[in-house]
Amino acid sequence: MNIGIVCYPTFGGSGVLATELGIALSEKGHNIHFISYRQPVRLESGFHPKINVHEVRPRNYPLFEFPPYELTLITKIIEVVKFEKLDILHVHYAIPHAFSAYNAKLILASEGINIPVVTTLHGTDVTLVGKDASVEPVITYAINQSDAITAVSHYLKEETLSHFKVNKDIEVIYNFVDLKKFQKKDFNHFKISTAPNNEPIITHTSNFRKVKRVEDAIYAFQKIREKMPAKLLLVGDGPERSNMESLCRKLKLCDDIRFLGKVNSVEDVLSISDLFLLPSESESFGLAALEAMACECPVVSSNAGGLPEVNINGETGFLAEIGDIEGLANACLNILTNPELTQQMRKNAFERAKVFELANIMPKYEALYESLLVGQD
Ligand code: GMT
Repeated sequence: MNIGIVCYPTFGGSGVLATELGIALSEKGHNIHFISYRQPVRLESGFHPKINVHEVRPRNYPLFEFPPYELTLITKIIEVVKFEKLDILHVHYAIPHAFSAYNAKLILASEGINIPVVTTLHGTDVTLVGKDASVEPVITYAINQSDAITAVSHYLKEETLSHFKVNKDIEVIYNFVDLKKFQKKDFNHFKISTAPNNEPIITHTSNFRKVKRVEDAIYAFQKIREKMPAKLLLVGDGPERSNMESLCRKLKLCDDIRFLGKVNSVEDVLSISDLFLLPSESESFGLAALEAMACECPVVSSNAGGLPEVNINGETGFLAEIGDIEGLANACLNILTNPELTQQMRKNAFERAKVFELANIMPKYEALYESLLVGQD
């Protein structure tokens, strides 16, 4: 199949998932055409013979205060569908991708070209941004016009149904992880340099948006440090980063907390981690937690959104209520001070990650594409 994938190119979960899906589909022989405003970050590490990237570059003009991104995206989609002879268009994140895809579809239909559109809802497009009254009618319309809709968890499906008047079925297709890439590797040199006295390493990765509640991870770490030596690695970057750096200075924790910034091979960091901490306010699935579990890291997370569908309380880690810093710290201490529990949870986390293995999930997308192509020439 010739598959177009419209996504954000950044470290955000929707872009990461879309890119990993494109890579996996290309390795199965499909031709993939990414349409995005930049090369997706997870593509940066190599050359993929069956992958093409089409950049969306809005033109500026003195009249425009804001260059018209959607218009350029629609134009780019039309061009790629026509000239690369796409069979299917898969858009990730409703805003503005689903809306732009539908407009492109209408224009193409006027030229006799039919392009089925799959929209995958990822999270904040529904739980935060999409609920904004000013965009809600557009989102509802765009979702309903998609030929197929998927959501990355049952939680997100239910949220979508309760906040938008959706008149179509939503298929739940969970996030996935490539276990060939995400596996615990021996990075002892990195471990020794990070924790020279063999302190346990706790890791958090995110895009440092408010919704991630990174400050809860830091406050919970402060409580852990009152009880035992430990190190905290914070991976990623975003709007809250400098506030978090100030907080670490204020709490005098700079010697034990490292900000690593954006890391392309996050699996290297997860490989030396003893625990993964994700205190999000909202999380439709929690791909970052799944990637940690694949690297045999127990997860202590908030009981938010779809996280309980991934992180099983008492088995693969623990869940604490949103904002319950004491609960997060106690859950971490429970694991870190109990080597048998750590070992068991490491195993359980890995076994749970296998449920979401790429090979189990990707065929669901392929089957969906095929179902939309039935009866087409
Ligand atoms: O994690 C983020 O904030 C990025 C965000 C996005 O929309 O790009 O990720 C969302 O999609 C991921 C992939 O489906 C999910 O695993 C994340 O849980 C979800 N994030 C939120 O719901 C906050």
